[in-house]
This record gives sequence, C-alpha cells and structure tokens, in this order.
Amino acid sequence: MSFTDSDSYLGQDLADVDPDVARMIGDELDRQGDTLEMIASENFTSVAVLQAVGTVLTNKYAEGLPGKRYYGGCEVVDRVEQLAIDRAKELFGADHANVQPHSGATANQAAYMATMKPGDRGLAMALAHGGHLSHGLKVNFSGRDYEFHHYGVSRDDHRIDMDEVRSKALEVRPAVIVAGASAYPRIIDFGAFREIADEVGARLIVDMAHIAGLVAAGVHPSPVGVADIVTTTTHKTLGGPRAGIVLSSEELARDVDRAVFPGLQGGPLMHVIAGKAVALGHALTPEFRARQQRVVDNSAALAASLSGAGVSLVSGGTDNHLLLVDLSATPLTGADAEERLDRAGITVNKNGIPFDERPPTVTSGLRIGTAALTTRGLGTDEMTEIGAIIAAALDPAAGEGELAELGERSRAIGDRFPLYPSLRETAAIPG
Ligand code: DSN
Repeated sequence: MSFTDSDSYLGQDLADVDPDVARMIGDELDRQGDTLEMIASENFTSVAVLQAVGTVLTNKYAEGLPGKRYYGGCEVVDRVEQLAIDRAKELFGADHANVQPHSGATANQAAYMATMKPGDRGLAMALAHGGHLSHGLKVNFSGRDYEFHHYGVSRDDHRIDMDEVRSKALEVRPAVIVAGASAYPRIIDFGAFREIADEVGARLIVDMAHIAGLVAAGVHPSPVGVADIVTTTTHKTLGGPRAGIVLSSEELARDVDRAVFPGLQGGPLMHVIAGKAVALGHALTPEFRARQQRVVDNSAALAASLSGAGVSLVSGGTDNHLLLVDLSATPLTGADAEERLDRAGITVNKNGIPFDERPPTVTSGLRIGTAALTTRGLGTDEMTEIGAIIAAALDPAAGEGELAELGERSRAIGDRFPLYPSLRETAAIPG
C-alpha cells in the first residue's frame, strides 16, 4: 500500500489501494452467490442500501438528534435522519422512532435503560427455548445489570407456554416483560403478553428483530401499539443494513432517546442511517409486502418438503420465516448437520432446540430461514427441492460423494438466481 499525496489517498479505488481487502470482499461476494444462504437472521440487502452505506456520510459527527446536535454542519444529516425516522414511524405506525442504535443488542439495551434501573427484574424467553442473549443471559450485559427470569415453550407443542409466562410474572413481579425470539417458528401473541404485563404492572418490550419485515408487511401481527417499546434490527427479514431501531409510545420517547444518546452511544453512524432510510422506503412498497408473503410461503413449502421426507421439526412446522430441525432422534448433532449442509452447498446454523440435552456448541438442532433466498428470487418449487437436498444430506448414510453431488444440485439452483450480478460484473477485484 503506498500513497504519494493527499489526492491519491482520497481518490484511489480500493482495488488499487488495498488489493488484499478488495480480494476478500470479492471472495465473500462469490461465497454469498455460490451457496444457498439459509441462516434465518441473514438477508441480502439491496445495491441501493449498499450504495447509501458506502458514502461520505461516514465522515460526519452528529451527536444529538435532528435539529438538536452537538456539532456544526449537520443540516444535511438532519434531513437524512429525519427521513429515516418518518419512514420508520409510517411503516410500523409508531408514535416515536429512534433510528440511531448500532445494533439490535444496543436497541434492547436502550429499551431496558429507558424502563428499568440496574438490579430491576425482567422476564423474558429463555435462550435455550429460542430467546436471545440480550434477553438476560448471565454472561450478557442484560443478565449482569438486571435480574432476569425466564419462561419457555411447553413440552407438548413447543409453543410459548402462556400459563408459565403468567405464573412466573405473578411470582417474579418484573418491571419489564420481554416478548420476542431469535429461534421461534410460530406466531407470537403480543396481546396475551400485554394482558399479563398489565396484570402485574410491568412494561412490555417486544424484540421483533427476526420478524420485523413480516410485521411491516402485515404477515405477522404487529406489536406496535401493544407494547410500550418495540426494538428491532434492520438487517433480518427487514432486509436493510446491519443496525437497530427503537420504536416507542410518545410517553417513553424522551427516555428512549436519552438512553441511546448520551446513555449508550456517541456519534450515530449516519451512513448506516441513510441505508436504513433506503430500506424503510423500500419496505413501504407493495413489492416488499408481496415478498414477505413469499418468505412465509417458502418457509411453509420447505417445512412440508422436510416433514414429507421424515425430518422432524420443532412444533411440527412454521408460521414465519424460519424452522427448527429436531435431530434428537437421529445420530447427528446440530454441529454435524451444519457441517453436512455446508458440504451440500447450504449455509445454516446449528441451534439448540427446546429441552436440548447437548451444549450450545454442539446442539441437537438446525435453524433454517427463507428470507435471504426469497430476496434472491427463489420460490416454493425451489424450496421443495432444497428440502429434498437437506433431507438427503441429513441421512447419516450419505458419504462424501453424495454430499458433493447434493452440493452440485444446490449450486445449480443458485445459478438460476444470480446474486448481485451488477456487482459481480463491475467488481474490479484483482485476480
Ligand atoms: N444472532 C442473531 C441471530 O442469529 O438470530 C440475533 O441477534
């Protein structure tokens, strides 16, 4: 890497300045396009979002909120952030939106800070039953700073056990009840959580990160207007850049804003907020709503294909963008299965299942999602075929040769739906 003067430093292409990094980015572009991406929390964001994120907005400090900044020169970024706020409020029908959180975990941190004091009690879904580490895991800030208790799903049907939620809420008397999950394939009844929160005098926070796109499209009931605070990431089903948002009632608006800044963050990532504005604008279109319905349809088709091939699913199926494969009655662990699917050209993650007897590094399950491949254009026919590929790869008798053949089949499906063709054509990646 060498620079002769300020002009060349500022003006040179990445491929010339730093071919190593350029090559790695090119390799990742190839990897994403050459495999079938089925990690339930991932998606492909649009080139428009990528363009907004890769801009000079990254240069700007803008601590504060639009019109109330601690730095000069914020007149342009004020417009960007206000647009993102307005679109978030319109999309979800929210009274208030803070679009500055850098991530979903930070959005949750802000929601807790706005509603709890350190040491206060919270009640949330157990990570082992599909919750999230920021919902009170002991090694996470949430479990360290607050006293979290947990509810789970019932053994019978693997649905959230609302009787347990109520009895624990009555016992624990939490300041906050958290609803929302990172590995739950069924619709969540936010109204039922509201009733319990009201009964015990708790605030209700919903973390809708996984299902935000479905909620925006009306494909999953909305927690907005039901919960006091709703948090989300913007990069899962919503399909935007990697970041977070907090929505709240007007009553909690000031507390949420002060929790994000100065409570937790300094300068907001204005380039990412521009990307959020673009993604939120897209989510307001009929095309986006239709795609979210296809995400759910694809998930149902995949579940039917897997079940038909004898693969066991937690709760017997799915209502949303993801499903959980239960491997506990097979000789395979989740870790084995993740590796087998990797060799078959399908990227997923091992995942604990309810009442799992294996540790999180091994697990007895797989989490599989359809958001990314739906964005790429795949439909129910492809999901049916992918279900057959997954089932074949999970057959313990399948050896190296069979997995390689399945990999070819996966590659052939992907080839029919080229990913980011414009980026692959224009990428000036040194070979
Ligand atoms: N780690 C994310 C997921 O995969 O669901 C949640 O933050």
